[in-house]
Amino acid sequence: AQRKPIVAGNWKMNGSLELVSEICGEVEKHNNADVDVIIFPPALLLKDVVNKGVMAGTQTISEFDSGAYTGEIHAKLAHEIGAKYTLVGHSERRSLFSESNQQVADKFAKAQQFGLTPILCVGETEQQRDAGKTEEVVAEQIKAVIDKLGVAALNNSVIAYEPVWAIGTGKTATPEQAQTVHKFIRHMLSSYDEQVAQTLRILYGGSVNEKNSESLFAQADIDGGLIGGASLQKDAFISICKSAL
Ligand code: G2H
Repeated sequence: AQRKPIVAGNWKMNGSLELVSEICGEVEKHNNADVDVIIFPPALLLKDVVNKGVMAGTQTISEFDSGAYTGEIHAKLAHEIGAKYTLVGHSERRSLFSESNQQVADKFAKAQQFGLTPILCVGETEQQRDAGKTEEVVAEQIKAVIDKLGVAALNNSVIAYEPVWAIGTGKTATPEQAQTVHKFIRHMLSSYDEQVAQTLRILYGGSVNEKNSESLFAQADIDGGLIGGASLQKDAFISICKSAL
């Protein structure tokens, strides 16, 4: 397709200076202009990843401007030290840190304001899927951003569909299950703006590994992946990157 694939490694609160050296060296070696490889290390390792010449981002970002917000990550500073992207609304942020759709939309806006490309994470829980609410939940998560900023804001962003029941559980969505939701997202966006719907990159996330990545990435509306556990293993991650070509 005309959309350039992305393979994003979300290290979550894992990794070390040693892992930065190990993985970034390898990513650099296999650097290929036809896929964007982005690493989301813990914020304390961001600069180290940037210094290795690998594209990097933060795992979350504050929705506020600088001020009295102890412990928060400022989008402006992240951009200044070399981050290009940030995740917003990862399901762990939504569930463990109670981030609402509104708050996630605020973070999306703040990221763009300071030059970071947001990767908006969306996805339903197992309970929501069983209740037949997958499309409704995902649509609401995306609409919160469109309502705040307008559909054009999505031009400079990425969406990651991560069904919560597939995250870190080893239960990957089947390529067909994932494709169905990706296609729905594109269809929903086309009701706002056809060009956005066709050009926006939509990643799949949730227990992606070197064995299932190829069949997931082969789906028409899947433009790469957001990889958690497998992004901490050098060989697995490199092989996932190659499967996106
Ligand atoms: C989903 C994913 C990366 P994992 O959270 O964001 O993690 O691949 O470990 O399910």
